[in-house]
Amino acid sequence: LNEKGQHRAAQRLLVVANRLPVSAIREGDSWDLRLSPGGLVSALLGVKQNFETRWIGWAGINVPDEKGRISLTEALALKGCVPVFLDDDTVDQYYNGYCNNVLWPLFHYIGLPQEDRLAATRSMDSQFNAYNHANQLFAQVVFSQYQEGDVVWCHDYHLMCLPEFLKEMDCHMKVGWFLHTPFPSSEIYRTLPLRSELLKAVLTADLIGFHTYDYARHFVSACTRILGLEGTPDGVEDHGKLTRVAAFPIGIDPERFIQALETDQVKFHIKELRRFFAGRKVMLGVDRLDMIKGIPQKLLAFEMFLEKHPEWREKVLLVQIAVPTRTDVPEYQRLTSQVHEIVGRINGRFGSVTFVPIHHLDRSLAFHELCALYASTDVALVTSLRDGMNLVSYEYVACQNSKKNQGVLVLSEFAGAAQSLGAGAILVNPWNIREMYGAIEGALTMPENERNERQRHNFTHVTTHTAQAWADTFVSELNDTIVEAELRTLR
Ligand code: ADQ
Repeated sequence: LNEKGQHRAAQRLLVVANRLPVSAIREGDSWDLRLSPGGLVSALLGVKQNFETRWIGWAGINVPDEKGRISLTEALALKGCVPVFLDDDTVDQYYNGYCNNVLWPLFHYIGLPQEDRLAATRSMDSQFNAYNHANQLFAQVVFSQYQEGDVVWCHDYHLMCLPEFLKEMDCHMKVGWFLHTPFPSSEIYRTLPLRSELLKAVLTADLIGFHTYDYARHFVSACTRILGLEGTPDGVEDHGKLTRVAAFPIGIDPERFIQALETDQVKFHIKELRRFFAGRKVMLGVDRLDMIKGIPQKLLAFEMFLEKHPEWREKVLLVQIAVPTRTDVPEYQRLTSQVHEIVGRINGRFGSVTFVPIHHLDRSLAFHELCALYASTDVALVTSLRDGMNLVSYEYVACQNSKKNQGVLVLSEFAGAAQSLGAGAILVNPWNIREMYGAIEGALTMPENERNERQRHNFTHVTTHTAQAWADTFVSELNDTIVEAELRTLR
């Protein structure tokens, strides 16, 4: 309500991310729009009431013809989405190239592409030009949607130049930027050839957010060491201009999961799974098939566990759901083969005619199937080598609160979630296979009272630190920042 007691219109929030929450598939003259899984989509699905949200991004398809662009724009408008159109070459250079082959591995401590250093350096320059070009295309679409009073929230490493382009178009625009991956130590970040350009562009935003305090600290150190700016407790200062930098840990929409568990469809599915798994302990892994998720390490730890503990053979199984992503990138293709090879070897070594130790699925699951798996398994294995936050661990905790099941979360210390769920989970270093197999044993044999205690702790965290609270806090802090252009007029 405003001062006169009238209902105030909800604030308009323009959420800008590389991908829209839906993928478009062309079907003749019409479009099939499907929800695309991923951490950012899951989190923002939890951001409902308080804002009138418009989502701006790429729909995952090249639409060269004008007629198709108009009809897709109309179809997406019904879902509150506005498309950015990117051609195949831009997608290849900007998305597959600079985003997925340069920034993603660098931000997860894998480092820069090295196969042929000279060629990699040359292609990095042209990929950076495509990255800039794509960010400009995003800026044009944002500007076409922008109305005075809107708040613009840019997401992730794909759009680091976007705040600068937006501010050039309208210096009064309120712009926030949030990174969903880790921001690495400045010693890693400073290997990036065009390191200063990206930092300067991001610093034009009014508020910069990270999942954890450590990532925020790494960013501030990169700005002080590379740009020679001053780090303050509130952010980064450049000749009197302060850019706020802070930690805003993301969450999920726990109610979506808790309510799903009460539906007949999920209850039926849980019953089926329990019948199928009867008499055995079940461990679960749910990951995008990505090198950062530590899937081979998880499989090797399970193999060592079965090797060292013959008494557990045929008594425990691992369900590993691995959604393929970035399937055009050779490194991801190699990872898929590697995972299939290890799964085949373990199933060959420890399986029998009637028993398979690893159930590995290379596909996405429907929401009700995912909830049922979360609820009916005894242990979740989240073994990321690096992970901004990791929402799978939150979703598992949200689905484990029944008396029947108080599953144990084994969680990598290199996931941002280790800082929030660390007290309830068993923390592991995923590079240490021996430690991981010990954690598997600990999780499978943990007494009920300890399981309850740990789960209670984590459940409280997950249900109080929600996606809604995350977005509310970020946007209200962004609202509270005074745009630099306004400050100048005040001075
Ligand atoms: P992601 O790397 O995608 O996200 P994560 O946070 O675990 O990782 O989220 C994955 C999401 O996809 C979850 O909501 C999960 O339910 C869904 N999902 C995964 N596998 C699925 C399957 N087989 N079927 C259906 N759904 C599946 C990025 C960062 C993370 C960060 C998030 C949010 O890498 O570190 O936590 O963004 O900021």
